[in-house]
Amino acid sequence: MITRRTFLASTAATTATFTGHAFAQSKVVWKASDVHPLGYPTVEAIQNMGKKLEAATNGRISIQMFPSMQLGGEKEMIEQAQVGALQIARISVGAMGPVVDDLNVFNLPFVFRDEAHMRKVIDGPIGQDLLDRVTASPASRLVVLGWMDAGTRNVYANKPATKPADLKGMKIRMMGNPLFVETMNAMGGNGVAMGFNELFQALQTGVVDGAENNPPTLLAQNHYTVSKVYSLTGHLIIPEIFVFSKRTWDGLSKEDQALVRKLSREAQMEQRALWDKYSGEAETKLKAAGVKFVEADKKAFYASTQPIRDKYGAKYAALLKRIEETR
Ligand code: GTR
Repeated sequence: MITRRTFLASTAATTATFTGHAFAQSKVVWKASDVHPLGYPTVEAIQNMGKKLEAATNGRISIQMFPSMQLGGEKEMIEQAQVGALQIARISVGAMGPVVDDLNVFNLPFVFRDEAHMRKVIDGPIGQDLLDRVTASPASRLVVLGWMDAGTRNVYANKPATKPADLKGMKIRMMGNPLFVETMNAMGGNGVAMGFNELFQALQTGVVDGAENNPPTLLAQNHYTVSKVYSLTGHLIIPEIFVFSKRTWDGLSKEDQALVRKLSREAQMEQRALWDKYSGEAETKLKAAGVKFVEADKKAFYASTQPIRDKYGAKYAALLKRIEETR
């Protein structure tokens, strides 16, 4: 039975847990969340970060991972991290664009030449500057810990989408950001904004005809069991970020903050290695499961999305030039 006393005691324990240094000896368990399942590169990198954190603090701080959308979709994860109900969230820059507009520069179609170009940009001054802006933005209420890789997004459905005309009349799920809906419309389809947590069912029941994502997601979320044709449109290369609740962060000691920063850097590098391995395996597994990979006319999709870069890219003109010049 929960008496008033035990209720108060457990509330106090939670407070001690999340304010950190005020109760130096109490054990702290930080909640981390990801939409992907155990074994996915982003999930594994954060779990390994948790193990190192536990070792470095002699068990004082650990991380409990809530994978597979247990805490909701990315919009919900962002909100929970903002209020301190969750400490670490790994989210796509796609989902963060509506929170911090600066990030939308990476959400433009074909903004990067390829994944190597994207890595060069996030590893350099542009990447660091954007992370700093998100942390500094009063709207974010998040401290960004680092970048993660998410490959290239391509369209999947039950028929090929090799050129804009193929997408005519097709409802394609996009992440919840007007920029993406308009991008899909410019690509020839009908973009439908929808939370990631609703997508599998929507594909299965035909509420949408298809979606777009990287091969690891197509595999890990089982979307390949209902969408069998993967057209290599390559329209978006969107990195991801992992963030820490500013509310919790502000209560940490300087030493703990420095430790988290150091381990985050390691997690970022580890995720990249895990990503490369997992992506290769995902392609092999998808093909073995009967998914057809088809080449698409990227030049035609590039041309059809020019109005999106013109409309949304104008305010980032100087930055876009620097991105383009990054070699
Ligand atoms: C994945 C990404 C997720 C989520 C998802 C989506 O590639 O890893 O964080 O953003 O795409 O399409 O919603």
